[in-house]
Amino acid sequence: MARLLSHIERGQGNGGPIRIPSPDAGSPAFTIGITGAPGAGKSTLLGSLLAHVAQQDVRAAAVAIDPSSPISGGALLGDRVRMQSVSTDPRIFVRSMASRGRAGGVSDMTRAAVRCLHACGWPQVFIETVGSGQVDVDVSTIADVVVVVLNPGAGDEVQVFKAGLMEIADVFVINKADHLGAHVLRSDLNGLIASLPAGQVRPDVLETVATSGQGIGELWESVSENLRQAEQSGELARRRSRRSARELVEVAQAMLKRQIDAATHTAMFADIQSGVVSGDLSVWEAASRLLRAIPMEH
Ligand SMILES: Nc1nc2c(ncn2[C@@H]2O[C@H](COP(=O)(O)OP(=O)(O)OP(=O)(O)O)[C@@H](O)[C@H]2O)c(=O)[nH]1
Ligand SMILES: [Mg+2]
Repeated sequence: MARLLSHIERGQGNGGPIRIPSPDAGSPAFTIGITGAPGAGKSTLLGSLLAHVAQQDVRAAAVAIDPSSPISGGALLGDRVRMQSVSTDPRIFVRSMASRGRAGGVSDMTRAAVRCLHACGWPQVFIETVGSGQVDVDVSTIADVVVVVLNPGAGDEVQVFKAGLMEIADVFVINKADHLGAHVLRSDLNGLIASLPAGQVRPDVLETVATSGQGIGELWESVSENLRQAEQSGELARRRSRRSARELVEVAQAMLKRQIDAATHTAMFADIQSGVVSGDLSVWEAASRLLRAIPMEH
């Protein structure tokens, strides 16, 4: 699995196509996004969650995108000891990947990695993402359910609206609930949630202490319930369809950009450009001529 993912990392880096089999339509596979500010406790939370699901005999994988934790060398969690105990479990697979393509975000490579894990028998794939300084909304372009991790006393409630988190969060986790101010953050969040327009699904608000495992069972319940409901209501299928349309557009845009960049070194480009310089062509006419002249990748 690790070698396959390294292959994906290298292959995608070169822009090469990789064909990944779709998982059986009959075997459900889910992607759970965990996002939050740096140091919010995402990795520790993920470690506790992995241990929890492994106990229930569920195979689960975690991919951390560009983890900024001081831990290096591919270890994922804030708590090395906890991690080691989880990582020796054959039902658990943990991997960190550098984000490429988009700063701090979810890249095509991550999508490929998730597909690969699903296809290879890890039905539950967790993705940890962190924005630079702010929380990351990118994870919603890959996850079936999004968990947003906040901390008491960090001023996070302001970011919730500013960073567009209210739109993407299915579950809010107040982690480090052992710190002062958890109840203040909870009532602020409840206030924000109460002001959501009627008809919009209300995200759950839960408290956890990731370091002790407190609240982890409830978190997994909430995630599972969100997935169950989204599946039953058809929302999951709609989300996945929207995501795949968006992915297709993004990949096509990236391909087109590469072809335009490559064309700038050709005689054809110089020819069209000279038309602009001489005033025979407007830049718009020239650009559309350029697009028509670019050989399409198939
Ligand atoms: N007191 C307390 N500390 C916690 C809790 N959860 C995590 N921590 C600590 O917070 C620090 C950061 O935890 P991480 O799990 O590395 O946080 P992260 O969000 O993954 O960090 P980045 O990946 O760097 O963004 C570590 O020292 C953890 O031990 C908690 O519930 N309570
Ligand atoms: Mg982390």
